Amino acid sequence: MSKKKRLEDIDYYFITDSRLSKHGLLHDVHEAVRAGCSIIQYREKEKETGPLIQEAKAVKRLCSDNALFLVNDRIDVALAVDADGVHIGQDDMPFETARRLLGDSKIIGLTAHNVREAEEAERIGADYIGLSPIFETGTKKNAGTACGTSMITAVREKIRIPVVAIGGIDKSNIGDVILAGAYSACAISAVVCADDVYGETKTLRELILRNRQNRAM
Ligand code: 3NM
Repeated sequence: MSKKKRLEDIDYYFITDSRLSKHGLLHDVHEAVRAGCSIIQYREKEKETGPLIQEAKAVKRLCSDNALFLVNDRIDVALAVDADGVHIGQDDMPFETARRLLGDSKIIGLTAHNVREAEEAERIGADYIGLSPIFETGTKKNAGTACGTSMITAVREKIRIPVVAIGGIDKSNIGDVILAGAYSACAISAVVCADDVYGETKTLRELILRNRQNRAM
């Protein structure tokens, strides 16, 4: 199956955070994949390029054939380890440049904060958008003002590519996020700060799948 086709099968979207992780980044990835998570984004802001590539290789091995493996921001690292794709923000490498370097077969997700950025992301060929921040979050500095679940619905009405919601999400509100129209969602601190990363991932996956069904009814 192509990478882009596999994107249709994702539910909970896992993002690493070595700073917040209770048990270590590789442990978290292992547990998330064991819980059935089928997309992992390696996001590491503090390491030098050499160690970054080494760790990215280890994350890729853990994903194996079971989870898509994306790298946040660092196109060079994604190319070095032959990742399945990247996730980039509005101020990272321009989308067109990333696409030229990575080619058409790789997944590129783009962060959007509003309807205008979401429409533009679809127009230029992003495979999905990360819509953020839905709720207030302390995990990312300067994440901006929470856009709320109504922004998910507004964006969903305008674009066809999957909307992955991020920012301040946990098991108490992930259902509302999916009911509002998000296809998938991340909950970084809720998962990596938990004692049981496996159990937390499983619960979030189930909540996404159940609320997708409720939305369809
Ligand atoms: N990006 P938590 S917010 C990685 O607004 C990231 O673009 C954001 O962490 C953005 O799930 C964020 O713990 C962190 O709130 C989300």
